[in-house]
Amino acid sequence: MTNYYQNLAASDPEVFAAVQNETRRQHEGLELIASENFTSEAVLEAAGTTFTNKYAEGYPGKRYYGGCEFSDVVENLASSRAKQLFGCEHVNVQPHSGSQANMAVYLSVLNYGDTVMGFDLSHGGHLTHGHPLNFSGKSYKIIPYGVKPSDEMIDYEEFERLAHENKPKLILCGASAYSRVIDFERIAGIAKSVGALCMADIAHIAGLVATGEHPSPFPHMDFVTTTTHKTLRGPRAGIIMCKEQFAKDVDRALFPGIQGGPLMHIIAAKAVAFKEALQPEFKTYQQQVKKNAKVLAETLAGAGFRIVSGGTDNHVFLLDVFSKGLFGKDAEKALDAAHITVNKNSIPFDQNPPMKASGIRLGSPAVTTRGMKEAEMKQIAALIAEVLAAPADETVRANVSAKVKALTAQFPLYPNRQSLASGAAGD
Ligand code: DSN
Repeated sequence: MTNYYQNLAASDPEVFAAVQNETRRQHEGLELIASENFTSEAVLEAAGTTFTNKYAEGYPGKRYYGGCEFSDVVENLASSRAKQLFGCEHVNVQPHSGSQANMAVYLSVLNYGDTVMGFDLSHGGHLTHGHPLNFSGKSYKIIPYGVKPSDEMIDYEEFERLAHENKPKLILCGASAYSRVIDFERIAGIAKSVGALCMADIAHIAGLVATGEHPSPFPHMDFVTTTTHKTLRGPRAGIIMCKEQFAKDVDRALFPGIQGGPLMHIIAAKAVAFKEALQPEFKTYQQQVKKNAKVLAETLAGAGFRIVSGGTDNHVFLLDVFSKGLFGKDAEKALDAAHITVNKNSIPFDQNPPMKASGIRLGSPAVTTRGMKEAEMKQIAALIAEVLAAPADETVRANVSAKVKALTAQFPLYPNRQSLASGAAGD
């Protein structure tokens, strides 16, 4: 067995213990947070390399520091693989996160106070798409759009009306909790008709897009941002893609506009993840992600739960637990106690505040990475239903927790790291 962490264990037992506990938690629990996933060992190894020591401000061939020749190698690999994966004209692989990727696009084309249309967070959007407490909502005049009350799907007619009425400079699309296909072509057409630029934040669905399992935002969108750690299954970070005409401004907005030195170890890990995403197995994985989400949603619907919008076309869906008399907050807590990890989530037109919320959000990417398929999704749905039928019952939680442990034991995660976490010594 690889002797992971021997130096960490010797020099810092407290941090080592937290790492062991986290590894065990990931192995023994059912991870259903839609924005989380498990990277490959190769991605983890790349993220833990000596590149963490390197300053490489600037871009390949034009750095502000000496000794960047190998940084250029990994950044060029990450960029060329991302271009191949998504079919984009230009990519910047330096954003530390999705928020910084989004901020860089805004800074490259907007002035403070400009009008921007964004998908309402309470209908499934993202903080950085104009929430009043976020820099985006504070810096720009935000016109939120949302879903229809009738079917909880994006209201494209109202979207079009709002675009004509407000003449935004930029139209944003993309979501954190929306289970339906986003019509990028239609949105880009509306943007064009009002003279707006358009941007898609595909953070959640990037893996599906990369493999043709969700329609691509290219060539319709002017800018496309994504995180790299959700369905895309890379390290925790972001990238920006755009049409060539915006490349210089975007690059300048990110560095020196927002960031200093890029995280070269994470860029190396992005390169590794993009290579993995170009393999045929990655498409099979994304297809299974969709199948698993569908079966999980259908089985929960069969157990009497309301699924927001009635189903899912991608990796995620919202379960309306308030329709069963539960707050999302309490459902999250009860499931957590049974080692099933989800997050409370507002549902469209929610009558409860976000910290209580009427829903929970469920996603299939992480359990699919472990190799679980439709049969396991049915078991998981039954376990969720069992806990939510008696959320305060300690015996139910303990029983379900034991079943979760037995199920996850059949799908090892990071076997070498996990046996370390179980107490086995490294050799
Ligand atoms: N926080 C992420 C999510 O959970 O969807 C979005 O950035």
